[in-house]
Amino acid sequence: MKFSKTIAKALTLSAVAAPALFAATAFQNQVGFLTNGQKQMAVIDAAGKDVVFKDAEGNTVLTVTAPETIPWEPAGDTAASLVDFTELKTAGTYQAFVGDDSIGHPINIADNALEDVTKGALKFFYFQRSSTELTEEFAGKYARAAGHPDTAVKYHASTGITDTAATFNGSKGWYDAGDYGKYVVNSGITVYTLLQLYQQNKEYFKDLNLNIPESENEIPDILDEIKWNLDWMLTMQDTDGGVFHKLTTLKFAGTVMPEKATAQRYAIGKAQEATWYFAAVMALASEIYQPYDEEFSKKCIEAAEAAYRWGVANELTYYEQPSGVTTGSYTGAAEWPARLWSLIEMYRVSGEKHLLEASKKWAITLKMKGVQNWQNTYMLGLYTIATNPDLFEKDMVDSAKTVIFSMADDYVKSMDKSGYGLPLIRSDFYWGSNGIAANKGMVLIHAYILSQEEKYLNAATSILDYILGRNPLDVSYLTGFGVNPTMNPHHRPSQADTVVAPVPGMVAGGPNASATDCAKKYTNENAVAKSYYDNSCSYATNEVAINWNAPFAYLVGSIQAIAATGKTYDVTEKPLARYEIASIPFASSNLRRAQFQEGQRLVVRGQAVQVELKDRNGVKRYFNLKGKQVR
Ligand code: 9MR
Repeated sequence: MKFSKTIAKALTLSAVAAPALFAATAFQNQVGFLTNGQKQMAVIDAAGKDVVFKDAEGNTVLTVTAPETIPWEPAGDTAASLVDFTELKTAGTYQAFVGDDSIGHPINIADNALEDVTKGALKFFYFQRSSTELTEEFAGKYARAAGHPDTAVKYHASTGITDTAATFNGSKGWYDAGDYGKYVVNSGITVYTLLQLYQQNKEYFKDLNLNIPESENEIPDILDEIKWNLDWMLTMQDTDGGVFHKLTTLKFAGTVMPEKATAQRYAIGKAQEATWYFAAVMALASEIYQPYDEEFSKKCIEAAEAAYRWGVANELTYYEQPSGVTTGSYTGAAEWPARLWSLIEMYRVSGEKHLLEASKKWAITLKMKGVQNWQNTYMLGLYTIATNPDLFEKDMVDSAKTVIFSMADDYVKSMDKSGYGLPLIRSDFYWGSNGIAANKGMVLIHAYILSQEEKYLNAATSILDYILGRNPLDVSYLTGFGVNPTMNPHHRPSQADTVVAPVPGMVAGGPNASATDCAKKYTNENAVAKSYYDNSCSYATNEVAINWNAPFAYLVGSIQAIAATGKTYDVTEKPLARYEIASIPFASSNLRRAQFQEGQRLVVRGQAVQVELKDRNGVKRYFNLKGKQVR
């Protein structure tokens, strides 16, 4: 075992991998396989040879002849044989061998092999809590003082609030990533993903103990944890319903513990992107928390409705990063997919037909298909439609399913071209590639829920295996899990504390062929999946973030929950809450079409002459001469 690890390290470190010099080696999930689940490893230099699986006593339990190697473009020239040992269905610890050489890492098989990973991926959110001390009881050696009380947050001029002395209480919430900012857009997709994980697997998550301060109450721990962030998001809503874009300092803090990062924090920007994301998430939350906290549930739906109204009245307010602010921008999130998503969520909990009608402005077509991320939430609305066939009209449900299956089938098809057996392609390897991989897993899990076809669950399991070690670097990208985990993530508390190992349960961003930071020397156009640097200086390949952990938690949590309960989400389940949402205006904006009038400024931008106007917050907007807004 030691031997194979040394080989893997050598492969990782050498610029030119030369596997022919070595005995066979294998890349595999380093954490665990479900007893009845798919089990595969990617083996290098073993085509035609026998891969022998031995149990802890050294008895041979299975022999598989390694098939021919197939290259996997993102891994460059290290072609692999995909060795399938799914047949091994007895819990225990095993080791694979080729001849006398052990290959890969210990293989752990158990019914609950993915439970600790599920808990770890969710516990990450507790470690990211702002405004509270993490005590030893819940954080162990990662205990730390409270950071960022955020009880006196100022309003940046970009919020439209001009009283420079005014403050509000914006406490709680999760730090976004390796930095200490709190951003509504990114929180939006994160919270939705986690709420869906719970919604679709209630039985499993009802009693799953995350060992957090609220573990003793009656509410499932996963919901307690999510509420920590919802409570903060609610503070970001202005009195007129609009939602501030983010709560950060003006510049990123240095590499210090949270309590040492004491610069003034501001609410910055107020625009439609954050507002739509907020409306969608609050609508879903109103339903999920209804059985546990009626008052909170009501507060959520009212907040959603107020946000939606503001969004309609302020259609053209896009967030732009103000000068002097250099924290994460999260600009450019697609507007109408977010609006469609919020209408769908509000319709789901209200059954109000006018919301359904309004959502039809945007046809559901394959044209927009593409994996969800913080910039585009089109798929989130589609998941809700497809998994609620009794609530939405049949043609909408059919269209949503067509999009989901089309994507899932593309992924499954792409696996044929991969000796690693992975539905990941060259173009997936940009900033946050592990988040992209996990989000593809979320598409596949939905395809499985909707069809019960094994191939989708298996493809999702392959993505999980990739993140946990079935990759050409032999790395488990989940801190604290696996033989060879990420050790130096870009994560301020992990860098600034005195503990050697990073906070556990964090998914590193992963290989990014376009990284321009200190990982640049490792970027490799010919082997994009190796463009990774396990060094905290690399925010572009090794930062952690809530929007990557959430789809990972969704992926691993769904796979474990489906195995543990033996069932998938019942799509005939009705929402528990029913709220009235009064008729809402649909289109309004004063700046919807800006006809050029005398006195307005014409400017040359790029190659084009454009009309420049200021919106009500004094932010400049640009329109072409036909009156259509351009960005
Ligand atoms: O995830 C974001 C990625 O899509 C962008 O390309 C990148 C650069 O703008 O920013 C990433 O988000 C970061 C955010 O701006 C601030 N907190 C850390 C996030 C993860 O790196």
